[in-house]
Amino acid sequence: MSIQIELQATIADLVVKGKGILAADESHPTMAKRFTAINVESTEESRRAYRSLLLTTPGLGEFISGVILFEETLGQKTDSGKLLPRVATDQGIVPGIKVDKGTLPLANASGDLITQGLDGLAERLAGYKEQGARFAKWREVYSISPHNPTQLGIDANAEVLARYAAICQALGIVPIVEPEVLLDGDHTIERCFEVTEAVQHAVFHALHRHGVEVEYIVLKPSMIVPGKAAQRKANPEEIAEKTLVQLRRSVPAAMPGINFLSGGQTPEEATTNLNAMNAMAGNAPWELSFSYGRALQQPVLQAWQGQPENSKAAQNALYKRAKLNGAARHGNYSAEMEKE
Ligand code: 5MM
Repeated sequence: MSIQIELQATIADLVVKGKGILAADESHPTMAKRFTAINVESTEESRRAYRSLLLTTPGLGEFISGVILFEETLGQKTDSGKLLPRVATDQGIVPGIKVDKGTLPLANASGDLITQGLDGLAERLAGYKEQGARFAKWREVYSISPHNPTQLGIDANAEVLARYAAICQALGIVPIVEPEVLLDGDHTIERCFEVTEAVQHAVFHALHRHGVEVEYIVLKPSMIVPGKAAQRKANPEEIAEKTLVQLRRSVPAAMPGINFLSGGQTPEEATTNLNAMNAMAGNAPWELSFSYGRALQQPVLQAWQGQPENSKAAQNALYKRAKLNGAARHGNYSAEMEKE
């Protein structure tokens, strides 16, 4: 199969009406934080049990087209000995892999971060592909302050994202490009708009410079929202309207799909905002979908509590959130559906 046909096939399997992506790629420190909140110790075995529960959820493939896994999960198995990437594939869910190695402060750009992991990336990707991964994910993180992100931070992060994406495509792996503008702070929604627009312009310029074909990437952006501690809150219509204006200004029409991150929004907020966007999108050139981590998993963790006897309830919680976000993909979600 030629590389281009391979990339096209993965895009066709990932960008599907009514479906989105489950982000289950928490690094060890993040997983430890999630488990501590429910008094579960994060060990290789507890992470295996939990992620096995997620992937074996009956019917998950009705609303989930892809799952982002952490390296460790690629080699883990269910209780009955089935490899977890295989469990995903059998549900009609494309397995993907987080390949970045976290962030460090960016020198000479006080307050900005830069993501690590480009060294040896091609070799790692080749191995992940053998283990079943067909797409990858890399996240750059931008904090908002009166001075951040700096222009240096915006340019350096864009360059790294583009280099990652080019390496992925050369190996027939679809890159998810995730420039996450953080929700922390008391900034206004207008400031979030301004920063996100600058960030995405730099990202798409860098992708072009590095010869990345935008037909074969998926963008995973944050929505345009006020900071968590902002005085003025925004309703879903305003969030949807501003996010769509910003995306239309920054994202080429050739790109197939935009899968938002939830970034600390509650599960209900993330679903409501996605729904408002799809209800308002009109003839937008891209599919507007989700690639949520916390907004899909929070209720699952709450229901599970690390107890095997809660597995069914936890799977029901995941199925419900996936289904509601599936409805939001069509602009058909309503708060009433939360009670069903
Ligand atoms: C699931 O969390 C992912 C990994 O995070 P760490 O590297 O910090 O452990 C994260 O990249 C996630 O995919 C995105 O932030 C989207 O998740 P949310 O929870 O924001 O929807």
